[in-house]
Amino acid sequence: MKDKVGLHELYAKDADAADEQVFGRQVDPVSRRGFLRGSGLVAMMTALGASIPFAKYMPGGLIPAALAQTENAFQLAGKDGLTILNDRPVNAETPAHMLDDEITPASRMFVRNNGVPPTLENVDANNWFLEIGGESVANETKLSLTELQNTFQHHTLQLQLECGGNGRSEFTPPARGNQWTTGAIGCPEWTGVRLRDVLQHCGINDDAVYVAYEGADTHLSGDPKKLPISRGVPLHKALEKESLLVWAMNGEPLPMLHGFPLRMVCAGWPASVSGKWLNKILLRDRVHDGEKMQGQSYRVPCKPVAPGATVTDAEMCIIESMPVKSLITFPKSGNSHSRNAELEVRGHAWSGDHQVKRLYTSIDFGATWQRAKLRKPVNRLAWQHWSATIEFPEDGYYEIWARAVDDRGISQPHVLPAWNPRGYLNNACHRIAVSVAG
Ligand SMILES: Nc1nc2c(c(=O)[nH]1)N[C@H]1C(S)=C(S)[C@@H](COP(=O)(O)O)O[C@H]1N2
Ligand SMILES: [Mo]
Repeated sequence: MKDKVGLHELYAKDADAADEQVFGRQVDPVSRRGFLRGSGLVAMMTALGASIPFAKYMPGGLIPAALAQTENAFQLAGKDGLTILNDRPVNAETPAHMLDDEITPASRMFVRNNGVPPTLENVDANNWFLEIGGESVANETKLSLTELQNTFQHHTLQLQLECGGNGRSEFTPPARGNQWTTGAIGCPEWTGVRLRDVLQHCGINDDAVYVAYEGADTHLSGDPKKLPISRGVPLHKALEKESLLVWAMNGEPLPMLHGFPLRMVCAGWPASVSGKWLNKILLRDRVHDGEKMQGQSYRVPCKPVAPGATVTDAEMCIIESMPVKSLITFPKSGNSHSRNAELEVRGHAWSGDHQVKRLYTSIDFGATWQRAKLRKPVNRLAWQHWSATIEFPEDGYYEIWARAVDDRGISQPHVLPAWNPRGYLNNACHRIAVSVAG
């Protein structure tokens, strides 16, 4: 299975879109023509390693000839170093060593799109509305983003988002979908209002059981009647104090790719419940039946099955809280290390709605485990940071494995967890390679 998209392929499909993705081309609000400017121009000049004296004459959608000769996978604007898994829609993951920051910067946050995201041209934050409706709302309400910001109390929290399909690439038989390795996870700091404050403002009827979202992205087929995705969470999850409607990430307006100007964040569950480009919230009197809630999407066999088994839709259950997991973010896998010095290793750990209680590392393929230092989360549903000091007995090839155990005593598995048709919930121990020499 192909897991990267080359520059040519990308430009062949839609040159203008490619420009926007690779260099962050911006659209002139007056002429509505695309051109390279500001950061887009800087990105292109950086890629070329030279300034472009006649940049203003350079047509949009043109692959610079210098780059056209390479078959290198392209980079997304503002996302240097992320691996592109798909370009239509754009999906990109972050290599583990680039997730070393305690708070994930926007430039290192994975991107997962199910449809065609809105573009800057058709999103105006000053004219953005959120509708709250559905069978179980007492008063249907429409709030502008400004009203939302002015009416409810603001909250800032670090909240981790992990795609339900993170780790999919390891399953055999393979599951279709983006072949995520370990990088569809991040923990930025979000600012917004509580979903529950907004829902309570509108009135929640007694028969409400689920809260769902709709966003402004469009279906890949181009059919305006279809939504690319519309998911949700049971009412109890929506009413948690950490479930937010956010307009800022790390103190900046949400980046376009992450849902500008408004998104939902219900952390600890598959990130597919955290709707981007949010324009509608529905209080439902039934389990939400929107796009990607049913069938095999974001659902796993209710009971374990043999690898490769056919599982009917009726035997599948909706994924809720994500499993316990950890990542080694330092050192980078494949680095060499001198045997005379101790090696400082570190990373993060998380466990859906739960807290991680212990973190262990192993350098002998899981035969023995040493306890690492583990910090508490800064707030509920933020990932936790761990560190360990490792000594190696002799020169050679080692793997460092990390294993988290949560507050229920549930541990990450050494090897792959239960196979499922769509390849969700792989929380196997993360492993990195280190070669040790005197
Ligand atoms: N409107 C909308 N919201 C969406 C999606 C989408 O395609 N459209 N993708 C979902 C999925 S599957 C994931 S994993 C997260 C990814 O969020 P990110 O791109 O900000 O990392 O957004 C979720 N919210
Ligand atoms: Mo996802």
